[in-house]
Amino acid sequence: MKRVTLLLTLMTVAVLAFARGGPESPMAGREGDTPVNNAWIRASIPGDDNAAGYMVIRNRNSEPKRLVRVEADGLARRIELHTHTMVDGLMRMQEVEGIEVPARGEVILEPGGLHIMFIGITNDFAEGDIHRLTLYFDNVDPIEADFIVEPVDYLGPDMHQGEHDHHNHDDHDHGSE
Ligand SMILES: [Cu+2]
Repeated sequence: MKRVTLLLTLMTVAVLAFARGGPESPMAGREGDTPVNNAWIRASIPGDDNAAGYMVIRNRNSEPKRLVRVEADGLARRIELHTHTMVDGLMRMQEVEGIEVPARGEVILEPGGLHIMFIGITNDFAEGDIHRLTLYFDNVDPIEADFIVEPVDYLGPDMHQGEHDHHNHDDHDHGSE
C-alpha cells in the first residue's frame, strides 16, 4: 500500500507542477479580471546580454489599466517595457513608460512589437525554464505570472485566437522538448 500512496503523491506533485506552468498562472487567475496568457521568454544565445519576453494581458474590467513596471528577482540588471518603431526605415526598439490594457480588451506583447526587455541578464535563459515575474499596474494590485522559456526560433503562439479557444494553444507550454 505504501507504494501506491507514494505513486499518488508523485502524481499530485506532477499535476501541481503542470498547473503552475500553465498558460494562465494561478496567481493571475486568482486576481480574476486581468488574466495573463501565453507568457514566454525567448531563450538567450550564450553571450547575449539581453532577452525579451512576451504575453497577452486581458482586461475584463470596464476601466483601462496600464502596465507600468515588471520585476523579477535577480534575472537581469534592469527590466524595461519596449516597443518597436520605424526610424529612418529601420526597426528600432524604444522604451515606453507604460502599456495600456484597454477596458474589456487585451494587449498583445509579441515579437516585432511590444515586449518586456531584460537588460544585462544574470544567467542565460534556457529553453524549458520557468521564471516568475511580477507585473505592476497603475490602478490594480500587482500580478505574478510564470513565463516559460521557448526556443530561440520560436515565433509565438497564434495570437488571433479569442478568449474561448485559447485552450487549443496550450501545446507550447509542455511540447518544447
Ligand atoms: Cu527591447
